Amino acid sequence: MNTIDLRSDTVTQPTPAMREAMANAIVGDDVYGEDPSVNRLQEMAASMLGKQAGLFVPSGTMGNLTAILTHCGRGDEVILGDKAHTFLYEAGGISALGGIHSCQLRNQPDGTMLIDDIRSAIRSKDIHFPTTRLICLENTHNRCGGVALTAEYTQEVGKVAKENGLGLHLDGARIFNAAIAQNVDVQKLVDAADSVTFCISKALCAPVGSILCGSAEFIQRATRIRKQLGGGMRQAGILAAAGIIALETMIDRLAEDHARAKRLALGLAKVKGLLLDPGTPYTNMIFCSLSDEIRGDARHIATALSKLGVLVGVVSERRFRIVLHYWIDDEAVKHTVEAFSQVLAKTD
Ligand code: TLP
Repeated sequence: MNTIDLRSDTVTQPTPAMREAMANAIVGDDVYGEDPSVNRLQEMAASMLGKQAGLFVPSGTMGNLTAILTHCGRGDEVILGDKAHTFLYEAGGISALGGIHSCQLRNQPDGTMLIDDIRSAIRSKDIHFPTTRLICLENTHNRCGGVALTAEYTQEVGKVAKENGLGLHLDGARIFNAAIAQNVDVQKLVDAADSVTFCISKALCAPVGSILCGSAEFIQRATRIRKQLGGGMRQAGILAAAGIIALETMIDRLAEDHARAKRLALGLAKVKGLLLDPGTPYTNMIFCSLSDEIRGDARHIATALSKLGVLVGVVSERRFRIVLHYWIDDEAVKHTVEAFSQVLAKTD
């Protein structure tokens, strides 16, 4: 039995075309700037996002960290959501490694922070205060259900940032999911941001890496920070070659994951004992919880599902995250609904 791994889109394996491109990649020393495959990936990424330059980094976490360290110095403050990946899941890197203070504003269910909250959080020039330097947004927003921020909202935040002399960084780990789901040009989703990180190693299926994009001057400074963090890689073209295939062939098909997520959600909605979050799924993630009649917690249910070959994410005591991606087909969707029905029928 093949395991149906719905824990995340980070679990995706490279496609056969990627493996072939990796085997044949022309490589060089990227710390010297001499890896043609890395250079090509960076140029492609920047041009797709409408930015001047790109920087290949080993992970989304390092992309966000590099960006924030490039924008901010010690004692500076970044405004970000209380459900932001950078706040919750990046091991406190910005404060541990950069001495950067964070101001967390409440994330609304749609992944936004209220514009009024952002304005009020910007510090006045008083020696008692940290210096507000940066605003961070996340699109799609992972902990807000994979919801996509609109271009209009992002531009509005960009306006607030500009008026106050602040930078705007976008954690666009899944920015192409956001673009496809809204049928909007990805450049519109990122034009207000001074820097954007997006991941090739999630639903786009490349094995490793993210690209940080911004102005040529910003990326030049970010390259030094990446080096300080130990992220200067050598023959990284082996990895970049897969990323090029990802950008060339894996973006438009994200619509299939979104459609399958909807079909799976329809199936799960009929399973007794499961309550789907309102609105879910927005993109490739389904969030759902156990209803009161179910005994046992999500971890027990997940263990029982794993025995039927289905892996799901457990995000809290009674809550799951289920993520669709390239390696999940219609058969897997069907089997997942059956597995949930079988397991939950035994626990009510
Ligand atoms: N998210 C992972 C886990 O860390 C939770 C996942 O399974 O979804 N930004 C966003 C919005 C992300 O969702 C992630 C990964 C990252 C950044 C970090 O990327 P990596 O894992 O490449 O460091």
